[in-house]
This record gives sequence, structure tokens and C-alpha cells, in this order.
Amino acid sequence: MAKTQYTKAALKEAIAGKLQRHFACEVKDAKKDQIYEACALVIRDALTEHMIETQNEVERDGDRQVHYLCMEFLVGRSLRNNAYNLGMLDALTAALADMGFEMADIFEQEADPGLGNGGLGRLAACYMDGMATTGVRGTGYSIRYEHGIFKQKIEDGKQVELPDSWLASGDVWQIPAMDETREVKIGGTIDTHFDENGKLVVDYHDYTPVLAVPYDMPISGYDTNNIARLRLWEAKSPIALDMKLFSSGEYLKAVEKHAMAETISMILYPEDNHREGQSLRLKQQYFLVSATLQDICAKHKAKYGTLENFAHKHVLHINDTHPTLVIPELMRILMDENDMSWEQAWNITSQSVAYTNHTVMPEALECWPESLVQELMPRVMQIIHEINERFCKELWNYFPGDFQKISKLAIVADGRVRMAHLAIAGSFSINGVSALHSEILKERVFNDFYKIYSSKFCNVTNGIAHRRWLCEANPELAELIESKIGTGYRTHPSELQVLANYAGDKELLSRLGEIKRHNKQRLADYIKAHNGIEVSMDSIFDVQVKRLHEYKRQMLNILHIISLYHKLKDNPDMAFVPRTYIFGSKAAPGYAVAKKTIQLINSISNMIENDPAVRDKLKVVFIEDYKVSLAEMIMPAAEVSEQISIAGKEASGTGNMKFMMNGALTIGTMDGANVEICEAVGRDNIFIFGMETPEAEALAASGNYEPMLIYQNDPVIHRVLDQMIRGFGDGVDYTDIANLLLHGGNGGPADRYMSLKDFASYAEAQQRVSEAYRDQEKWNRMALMNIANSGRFAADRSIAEYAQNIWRVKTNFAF
Ligand code: 26Y
Repeated sequence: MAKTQYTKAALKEAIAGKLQRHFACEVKDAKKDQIYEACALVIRDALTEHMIETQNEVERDGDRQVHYLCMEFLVGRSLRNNAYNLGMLDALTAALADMGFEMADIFEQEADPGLGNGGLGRLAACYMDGMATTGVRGTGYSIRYEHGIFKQKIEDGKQVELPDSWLASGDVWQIPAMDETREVKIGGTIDTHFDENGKLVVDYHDYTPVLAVPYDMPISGYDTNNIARLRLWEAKSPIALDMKLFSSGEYLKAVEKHAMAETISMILYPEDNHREGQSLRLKQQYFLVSATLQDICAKHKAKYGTLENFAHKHVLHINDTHPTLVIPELMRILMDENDMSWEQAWNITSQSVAYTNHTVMPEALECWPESLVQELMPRVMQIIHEINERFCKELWNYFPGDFQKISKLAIVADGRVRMAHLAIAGSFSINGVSALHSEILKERVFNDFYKIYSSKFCNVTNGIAHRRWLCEANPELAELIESKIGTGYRTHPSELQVLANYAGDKELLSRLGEIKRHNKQRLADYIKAHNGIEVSMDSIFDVQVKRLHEYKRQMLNILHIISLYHKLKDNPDMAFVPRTYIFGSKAAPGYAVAKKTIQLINSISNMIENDPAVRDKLKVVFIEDYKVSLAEMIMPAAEVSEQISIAGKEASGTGNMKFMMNGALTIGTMDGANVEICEAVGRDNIFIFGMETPEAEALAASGNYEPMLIYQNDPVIHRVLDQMIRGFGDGVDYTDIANLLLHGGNGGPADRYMSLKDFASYAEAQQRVSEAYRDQEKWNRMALMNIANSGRFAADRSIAEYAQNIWRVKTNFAF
């Protein structure tokens, strides 16, 4: 497809036109938010045009399409991204400057849609970008949550959650498609009988109908007119209110069904990697799955008149187990609505669905009570039982007589539906998200399944949208890179490798340092304005931003900071490379330890800030309300990237990739994609520490880990924990956290994620970081090597691997 060109003059005219028609105002009277909206509308016109072209092409060539189902899409802001991808960012910036506006101010007008929690949701968004750019025919499907992830406020050091209403300024990018509204049936009862021809008839009654109204977000690709579409379903009730009940005075009951239907898309569950077993969540999952499948099937039938060739034309990719109900729901549609036999329906279903696992945390593996599935989707439960029965029979062939094994692997057992087992049984591909994680799935988590279905298992290491995270978030760095290696890396990210040839170029290295300083300054200004803390530009910006979870071990970082504080108190004049520790993190509202950890960070931050003896050398800053738009400012400013989860638990991590691409050096364990980052940059350009997976797993399994002994024998740790028990001078009691580390609690062992065990090794690695920083040229060279080797972590590469190895669709990506 030809690329359209946009000139400054044309853009100015178009923006003025939008202002006039939408706000009845002229440029000279326009406010920033009106300018933002006018720009968005201009760009949207280009996108919708391209979206129609893309849809027409899909229709014409009939190639296999990818449908990416995910409960979360953490898309971030769209204006800059779309302008960049369409090649009009410079022209737009110039047009706005002519009109008297600063581009950056206009970007700030846009809401940051938080339709996701963290890694999983952001990955889905990066993959939309990758699909659009590499020419994959892809559609993402999710829910149009009225409230995304909560807004985080810190009050008295504690996290307070406020509702996030993003739709007001976010809906410019969404185009409603009312005529493609679908109806999802929830609850009710079913009667089944056989008709005179022996065909099963399913009668469904007393259910609650819920309308699924689609809103489409066109996602642009870079340097192409190809558009990936993100379809977000909104729940609406077709029932206004029950007049019969109303007339008899039962007002609340009269609106009940209406309200139940519309709450489905009201809120995103703020749990990440943590079980959330509520019935509304299950309704959301079924709502997404049923609306999406009806949509795909209706269009397919309109084109081909049959669903028999469904698997040739579609891949249904499920992002973690959350949309696993696609399996029984597609079976239902094929059998009940299209008269197919079980065998035919099963062949089609199991050849259409591919599953990505994103976590090995046992508390995040979904198990739904059978009774709940039965109540909310009775026909689906019937089908799950049948799948389970047949599956268990198959297992019997592999493990004859081994009842224990079969009940361990069954889909339905002990009154619960194990979603991962259903996903494995019903899909043709199962993948992990980093080399290590995929091995752990095969060797441990799903080992028995792997023994039977080894050919279904594979790996696709995660990747990030490098244009958003490098070119757009760090334009100065991009400019420097392009002055040396050209712009080819924008679509061929492996070309970043050429930068390694400049490792001896002192001028380039010092320029790299200068750019980092500019980005640090921008973050320092933000911190000054929002936290009131003055941070030194000469200190190392050491960053840990990610969801708060015990396995990610923010605690290890904190313990180490307390130990540094003690060191400095004892030796105020010691040689010490100043360090600014920056945290950003949301905790699930119901996760008490995580919330207390945020409070702990803030207590320590205050203690240090109030201590003139240390505050010029050591700082701790907690950045409130960490989100995509803040990440876009933080990543370019970071010098040290903290990736310190206990080995074997972080499936991949993607923040680690964003940091390295922006020239931060990783201090990390051999976990998730850190292993591949280490391999890419070499041991000299990364700070690795701690136990590796086999050791960590063996120690946990042995039951012999005794953090109390470490406390008793290591004076540094002893003092850190004693301080924790004493507190940090603000009257907050942290004995509970110290107890968790020394004695265990909440049903878990002491120091479950072994921070104390890895402490000494971590402290030693941090020492190496400080030493390395003393030689700025060497540091900048290490940063350069990180950037040069980050190309393989581009989403384009991941998408091309999915396309080639799993989806079997073509892309225009050259490996
Ligand atoms: C079941 C429900 C409570 C649930 C909700 C969200 C379970 C899990 C999640 C989210 C998981 C998640 O974000 N996993 C992350 O996926 C990233 C993308 O693959 C990985 O990089 C990261 O290591 C992993 O923790």
C-alpha cells in the first residue's frame, strides 16, 4: 500500500477545519484540549480511511486472520504514536508551533487509557503495533471498561485508590459499530432433547440478555497503511426495566437485570498475577469470548456460507487463560447453531485456538467453581464436562490405571474447572514468553502434558514496540542513532547491532551521556514538582517500576537501601557514588503486604530526606500513579534497571527490555528474559547476581531455608531488620513485614521469595554498579552495547515468530 504524505500546510488547514466544525472556534481562540481533539480527529480520518482499505483487502484476499483475545490492552496514549507511525509527527509539530502551541503540551491533554494492569496488557498493546507494522491481518478483542486501572494517590505514605474515568478524552479514537452489536446470554436454564431426526435441540430460557456493542480503535503500523483493529466491547442492557415488577412496586428488582448487564463492562479487575474469583469477572470473560466468536462466525458465514473452513481462515489467540471459554463457546456455536457433530466441531476448535501462558505463580492459575460456571453459562458447562470426559479417556491411554495422575490432569476435578488444562486440551499451540519460562512450563508446571503433547509446546520471547519506547519516548537518542546507522532499524530492529561498531567512538559515547542527562533532568523536574524532592543530576538514577508483588522483590531493593543508609550513618565521609532510588508501582487494593510495602518505601524516603547527613548521597523517590505515559518519561531517564525477581518466577518481564533499549544497565537475576538479555549483551554489560532457578527451586522444595539463621549470622541484615522493627521515625509499625521475613505468615513460609538469601550477592552486585559508574566512558560504552543488542527484543520480531511458527500467516518482517 502506498504511504500518504502530510505537509505542514495541509495539517494546519485540516486542524483549523476541525476546530471550526467541532467547536465553532478559530485557532486563535482555541484551548489546548480543543487543539488536542482537533489533531486527533484529523489523524483519525487518515486512520479510518486506512482501516477501510485494510478491511477491503482482508475481504478480497481471504488470507488467514489472527484474532487476539485478551482481557487487557494497556494501549497508552495514541496521538503521538499515530502521528509518528503515519510519518506526520514533524509536520504536525511544525503546524502546531505555527499556531502557537507546543506539541508536548498538546500530548498531555490526552487521557492515558489504563485498560490493563501491567505486563500482560502492555504486551498485548505492543503486539497490536507489531501486527500492524509487519502486515499481519490482526484484530484485538477486549472489553471497553468504563473504569480502567485505578488512579493511585499517596496519602500519608499510603496508597489510596481513586476511580479512573478515561472515556471523556479517550473516545476520540474509538469508532462505534452499532450495526455489529451482538447479544450474549448469561444465566438462565437449558432444556435439551432430541428431535425426530435424532438431532440435539438446546432450548435456552430465562437468561439475561446482554448487548455487546463494539467500538473499534484503529492501530496504525509504521510506514504502512495497514491497520490493526482493536475491538472493545461495551455491555448494554436491552431491557430498560421490567414494567410488571415496577408496577407492583418492586422498583429495585425492576432494574436489577438492566444493572447486572451493564456492570459487566464497568470496571477492570485490578488484580495482577493474583487470583480473583468473583462472578463478575467470569461474566466478563464469557462476555468477551461470546461476543467475539459471534462476530467472527457471523462474518465468516456471510462470506463462505459455512463454518467448515473456519480453522483455515482464523486463529483465535488467547492471552493467558482468561479467554479460555472460547473453546467450549466455539464448540457450542458449531454444534448447537451449525449442526456439526462433536468430532467435526472439536477438530475445528482445537485447530483454531492457540494459548500463551504468562505466569507460573500458582495463585494466578485460574480455577473456577463448577457451580458458578454452571449458573452463569449452563450450556458451556455441559460442553466442558463432555470435553473433560473425552480428555480423561485419552489420558487413560497414556496412563492406564493411574487414577491419581488422571485426576491431577483432569479439566474438571474437586468441583473446579481448571482453565489451563482446558486451554491445553483445546489448543494446537501452547507457548511461554521467554526461553527460560517456556522450559519451566515444559519441565515443571505442565510437565505431564508436555510428555503427551510435546509438539504443541513452543517459545516466543516477548518483545516491545521499539518505535514507541525508543523513537517516540527518546527522540534525542533516536536522532543520535539515526545519525550513525540511518533509519533502517525502525523496521529492521536488528540493525541496531551496527551501533556496536561505535564502541570506540568517544564523541558518540559522551553524546550518549549528554542525552541521558537531558532525560534525567526532565524526570528530576517532574520529581521536584510532584514529590518536592530535589534529586542530584550526578546521582545514579536507579529505577524499579512494575506492579508491586512479593515475587518481584521490591523488598530486596528496600533492604539494601536501608543497609546503605546505615553505612552512610556510620561513615558520613566514605567514598560513595550518590544514588537516587526511584520506585513506581501499583498494588492490588486487596493485597495487604503489597500496600504496606508501598508505605514502607515512603517511610524510608521521608526518613532519608529529613536526614542532612545522608540526603545528598542517597534518595528514595516513590512516583505516584505509575502508568504508560509516565513510563515513557522514566525509561529514557533510567541508568540502572532493577530486574530482581526470584529466579524462576518472572515469566519474562518487558520493562527490562524498555530499559536496555534506552541505555540503562540491568541489575538482575537469571530470571525470565533477563537470561536472554544477558546472552545478548554479554556478562560484561550487565550485573547479574543471586541464585539461579534450579538452586532457588531446590531450596524452596527442601523446606530447609532458614532466614532466621541469616538474620542471626549476618550483622548487616540483622541491623536492617532491627531497624524495620524499630521503625523509621514516623510512628508506622513495620514489625509485620519483619515477621513475614523471619517467621512467615499468611499461610506462607518465612521470607517466601528468599530476599535474605540473595541479599549478600545483590549488595555485591550493587557495589559493582557503583564502581562501574565512576568511569563514565566505560559506563556509556556499556549503555551503547545494551542499545545495540536490544533489537531482538522488538515486538516486530516476536510477532514475526508467532506468525511463522504458530499462526502460519505471512508477514513482511525480515529476520
Ligand atoms: C487471573 C487473574 C487474577 C490474572 C490477572 C492478570 C492473572 C494474571 C494477570 C497478569 C499476568 C501478567 O501480567 N503476567 C506478566 O506477563 C508479562 C507479559 O508476558 C510478562 O512479561 C511478565 O513476566 C508476567 O508477569
